[in-house]
Amino acid sequence: MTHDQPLKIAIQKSGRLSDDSRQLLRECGISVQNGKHALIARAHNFPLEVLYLRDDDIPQYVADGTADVGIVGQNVVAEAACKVEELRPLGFGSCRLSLAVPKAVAYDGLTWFEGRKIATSYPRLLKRFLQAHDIDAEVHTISGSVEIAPNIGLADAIADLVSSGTTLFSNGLKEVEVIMYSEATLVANPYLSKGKQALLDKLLFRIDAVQRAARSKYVVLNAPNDRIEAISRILPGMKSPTVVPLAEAGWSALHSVINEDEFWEVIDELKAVGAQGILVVPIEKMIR
Ligand code: PRT
Ligand code: ZN
Repeated sequence: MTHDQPLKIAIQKSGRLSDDSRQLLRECGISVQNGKHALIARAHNFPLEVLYLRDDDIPQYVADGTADVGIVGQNVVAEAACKVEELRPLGFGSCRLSLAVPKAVAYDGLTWFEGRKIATSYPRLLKRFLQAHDIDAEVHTISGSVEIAPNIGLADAIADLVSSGTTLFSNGLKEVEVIMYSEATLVANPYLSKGKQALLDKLLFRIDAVQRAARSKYVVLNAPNDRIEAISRILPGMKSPTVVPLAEAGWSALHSVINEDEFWEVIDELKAVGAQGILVVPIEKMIR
């Protein structure tokens, strides 16, 4: 099939999501000329055009079709309330939008915010949260350095993104409520042409293979032949494990794939039933 129009993807030009977004494309086998100052670049081995934008602009550009898809924080998508489809959480850029108050406050629950002034760059999400909890507070919208607002007397509290918590701590604040958890997500325009949808499906196929691989490990181990059955029962694998005889009579090597979440548990069980020389190897791509 030939595609006249490349798929246009918007990613953050420079910021916390930039490196991981570029890396994801790379892991999908898409190489983009990395002109640091370019605003637009064409991939040379996939019909893809990359638009480098400020993260806040990405939902709108995708919604209006300037870009077909984009990589942006769920927090930004939720705040923008644009008509885009969220296709995949991408597993990076994790953070939370939280309410924080000065350390000295004896915080005793959400009613503390009643009648208070809260500074934030996320007025929509904050207002929705307050409304859902029936709290009447004043929302003061500022675009940057929200964390200094309480110190300069601009607000009683803040709602801002937190990851490690260091910024709150060094500004004498403490996190008291989580409004939303967020990570980077792939968003798409809901009205893509057939040709673009086909390209997007191809990209999604690759993203899924990369993500599955990131969650899985390839395991190779040795075992006496009379243990193969017990070990096979423990190994979840894609199918049954591959069994290869070793040069030493009565022994075999088993190959399989295990999920990162159950990794340590499975390894312990394997050792318990007689597995030896267990090798664990990262997987680059995993196609179902
Ligand atoms: O220039 P542009 O507008 O594109 O970038 P930006 O400055 O608006 O965004 P950027 O690069 O800071 O963040 C992009 C996205 O990264 C956000 O929308 C989130 O989805 C995600 N993300 C993940 C974070 C954080 N973690 C994060 N910790 N975004 C911001 N922060 C800030 C937070 O605002 C606070 O100032 O980091 C500080 C807190 O960090 P800790 O580790 O001290 O808690
Ligand atoms: Zn921004």
